[in-house]
Amino acid sequence: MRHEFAPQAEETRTVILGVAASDSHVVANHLIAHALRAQGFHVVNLGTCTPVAEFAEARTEHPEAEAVIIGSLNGHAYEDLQELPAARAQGLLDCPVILGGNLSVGSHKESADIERLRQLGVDVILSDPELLPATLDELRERALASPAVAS
Ligand code: B12
Repeated sequence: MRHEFAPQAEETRTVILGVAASDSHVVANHLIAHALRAQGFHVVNLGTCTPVAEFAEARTEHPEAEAVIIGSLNGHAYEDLQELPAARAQGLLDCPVILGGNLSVGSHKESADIERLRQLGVDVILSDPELLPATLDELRERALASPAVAS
């Protein structure tokens, strides 16, 4: 039977995704984009080797984006995100920044490796990409509860 009225379109949630500037590992990036799209997100995927400036540009083009999600596998996240503090200070990345992957060189990870990434302005550090939807929900709820301190 044909319905008279189309159901109201569901709200589309947008995220910006990419891999850090020096990093060409693409497999996890594709899998994450695919998984988020399957969950209904509009994923602006900038792919591998994305400098901070390109994440900032994408955010300007997509002010509706809930978060910028950055992957890094080659161990050089800290070096690749050196421009993050300046970009954030200029208000260019005024949404939560989530970082995940293999975030420092070597198999033994120190808590200092994570701390220095936070000091660059990374809001959330995740290892398991399956946690992304729940993390995005939580960040959105937090932003709705206190819009002035959304990022
Ligand atoms: C395939 C591969 C390559 C391919 C990449 C091809 C391509 N275009 O993707 C090639 C040969 C090009 C390559 C090159 C290099 N690689 Co490589 N590579 C790998 C390898 C074998 C598999 C990576 C992969 O695709 N895994 C499959 C995906 C699904 O899993 P994953 O990447 O581990 O990601 C998981 C998590 O990390 C997490 N995750 C990943 N991204 C994100 C993002 C977010 C937001 C979140 C929440 C989670 C998350 O979720 C994933 C699923 O659990 C790994 C070793 C390994 N077995 O893991 C090394 C590895 C990543 N490579 C490594 C290195 C060092 C390099 C090179 C520097 C080597 C060199 N000297 O040239 C270069 C760097 C190139 C560059 N500019 O980045 C190291 C990194 C070491 C470190 N961080 O300490 C690894 C770990 C190998 C090793 N044991 O030394 N590599």
